[in-house]
Amino acid sequence: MVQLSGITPSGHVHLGNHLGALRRFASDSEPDDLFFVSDLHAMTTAHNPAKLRALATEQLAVMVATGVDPERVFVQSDIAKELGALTWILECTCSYGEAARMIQFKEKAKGQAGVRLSLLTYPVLMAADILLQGASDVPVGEDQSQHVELARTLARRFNSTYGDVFTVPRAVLPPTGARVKDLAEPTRKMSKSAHDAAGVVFVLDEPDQVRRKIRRARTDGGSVPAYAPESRPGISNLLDLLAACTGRDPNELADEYPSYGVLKDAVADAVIEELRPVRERTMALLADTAELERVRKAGAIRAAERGDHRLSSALRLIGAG
Ligand code: AQP
Repeated sequence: MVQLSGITPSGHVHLGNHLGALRRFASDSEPDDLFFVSDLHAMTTAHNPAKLRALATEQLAVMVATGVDPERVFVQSDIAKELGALTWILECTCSYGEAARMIQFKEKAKGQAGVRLSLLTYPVLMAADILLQGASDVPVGEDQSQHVELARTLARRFNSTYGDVFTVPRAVLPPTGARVKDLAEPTRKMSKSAHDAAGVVFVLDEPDQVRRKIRRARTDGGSVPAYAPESRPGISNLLDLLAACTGRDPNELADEYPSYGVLKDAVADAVIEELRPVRERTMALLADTAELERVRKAGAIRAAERGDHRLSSALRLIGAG
């Protein structure tokens, strides 16, 4: 089994990415699992090239700093040639109707002027990400499962039309982990592209900033903490955060804190301590560009080599070269 997971540098890495994904990648993964920074996927809507490059570097550093095995990480654009070639092959295996049916495309294109063609075709690039590496399992949320289904269809179609090259992948549900909510708008998930950073704790925020954001977190009516995610999302989100950082049960924690103020201080302390080592190691890695560059180059070589035989076979079988 090979699991493949990606993180898109559409903004700075936040506490939700850390608790919901990166921390788990670092502790619970299998030896063949792969993790990548999907920077090409961040180009499907208007983007700033210099900012994207810096964010991709930051995400690679955060991944490694969190403890994800540096032998198993890579940056997507470092194998752009291989992925570009495979995307073309898969586009020649995919119908226009199949791509246009993607719900994410319809939702993201709605009301947008000058929609990029890549917004339509990025699920095919995602299929190339998966099929090039021979991934069998792709942990995705509900919103991306249709894309993994497309990758599955394309792998099967290529294999039966031209010859058996690709592992047929499947979407797997990520282990239920903390779904961190925005501190200012606790009915929404914490997100890189949130309009207001006040509700988003970034992994690289200074401890003072983290404390300020948590102190200002929106709480619901009432003054005594209680765990009730539906009716009291704000305070429940804070209890979830404390639970995720301490390994405790949020219901039990609710009984231990007499007031919102005391709870917020405890959450701030726990989050600051949770992020401290990641932040420190990330800063050290970003300062030591030689080490990060070495990890990045080695990752790119491994990722390209791992997919080389599949790409060559696919090109030959489809009639190229
Ligand atoms: N709030 C969250 N709580 C728990 N897990 C989260 N993840 C994202 N937000 C939360 C997990 O982080 C991984 C990488 O996310 P992604 O880059 O694939 O994109 P996303 O899920 O769309 O994350 P964002 O931060 O919300 O980005 P934008 O704003 O660009 O859409 C995934 O495993 C995801 O589940």
